[in-house]
Amino acid sequence: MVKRRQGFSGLSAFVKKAFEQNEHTVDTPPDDPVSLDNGPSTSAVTSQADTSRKASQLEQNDQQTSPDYPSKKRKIGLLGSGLEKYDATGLVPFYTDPSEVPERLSKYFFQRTRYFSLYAEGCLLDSEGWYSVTPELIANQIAERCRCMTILDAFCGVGGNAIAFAKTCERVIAIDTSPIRLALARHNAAIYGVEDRIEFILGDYISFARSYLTRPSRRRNIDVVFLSPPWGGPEYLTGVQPTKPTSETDIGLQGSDADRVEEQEELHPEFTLSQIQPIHGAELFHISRQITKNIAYFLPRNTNLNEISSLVTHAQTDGFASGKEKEPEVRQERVEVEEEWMGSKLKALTCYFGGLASGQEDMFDDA
Ligand code: MGP
Ligand code: SAH
Repeated sequence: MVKRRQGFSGLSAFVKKAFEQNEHTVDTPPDDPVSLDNGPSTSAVTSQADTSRKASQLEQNDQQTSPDYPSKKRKIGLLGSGLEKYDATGLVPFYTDPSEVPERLSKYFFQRTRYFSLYAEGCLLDSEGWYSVTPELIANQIAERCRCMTILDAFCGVGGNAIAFAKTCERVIAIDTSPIRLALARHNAAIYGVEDRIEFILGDYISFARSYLTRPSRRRNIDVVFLSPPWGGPEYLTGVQPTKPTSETDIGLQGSDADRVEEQEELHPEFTLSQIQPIHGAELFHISRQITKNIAYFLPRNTNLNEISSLVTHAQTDGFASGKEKEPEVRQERVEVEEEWMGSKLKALTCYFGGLASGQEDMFDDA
């Protein structure tokens, strides 16, 4: 199977133009109420307002006390010198101690090194990032399965998957509607040294897909689309707010072995694709299938499997079911559902379509 393809000229131009009007690639800090100025390096929880104030006080003191001396080089952001352009320090708090963490986020904080093994280097997450980031080992596993030339991460979040894709794909296009999360993703990517391998685009994936599909040249440029959309918040399983463990021990995360989360598995109502945001999950799939049939879809562990399989039962409507042969064989496409376990806990499902599914590799390069 040859998954690596050369020659994606034309896509770059499209990506640049795609959001010319209202949206943009994040080369500069987003124009947001929260400033992206680097605050002082801090391990404490500091509100943005406090951080900015302290930073400006420091600058004033420097000017008043040592006007004749060259200013000392000091590390002002979590990323350090040379990476200031990507540094999102101060945009959200960098938590290092459980006492700093709001109650609703503490169960996620205890799993921080699962999300980013380099968390201690300064990885940053906002609330939605904390509860939706893909744990690194799972992201790496998915990225290995999606190895290709160009991948589109349609819902980038704080970069859990995009960073992993940057290690296995030549090119990563990462989209998100949140300027904050996109800036955090780029910051986190810089910690992993892969920021230059990812093209961050601030915008709505649905609009992107629709413009991509109407561009004059329909040459295939995107090999794989990865979908990890919002599932409707952390209540997707039970409809209630997550509860707080009282200590790291409660969820079995003592020491370096973070794989021993023991918890009573409850019976959860089934998750249906209609709960996916920003549009029905089936519609999201079918739009994406017009870009490429190689889709990896990251879904809740309680998703209705019949709904997943019915996505390909109606494959005719995607335009990929009929072959190029004179007498096309009727071939039922299959979907491969991979359970993502961490220790004894099932975290999520990744559904592989088209040439990403085992046994269907020959479909990978079909137009
Ligand atoms: P979880 O079940 O909410 O977390 O999500 P956890 O820590 O297993 O909680 P517990 O109470 O079940 O122990 C499991 C995984 O699903 C998370 O680590 C995320 O990777 C992913 N995830 C969760 N949410 C709410 C979303 C979401 O809205 N979108 C996406 N793409 N992924 C999510
Ligand atoms: N895989 C990511 C988490 C994705 S969470 C990670 O590992 O970090 C889902 C993300 O989808 C959120 O960051 C949210 O801002 C984004 N999102 C919501 N609607 C969107 C849209 N229409 N287009 C692109 N991104 C969107």
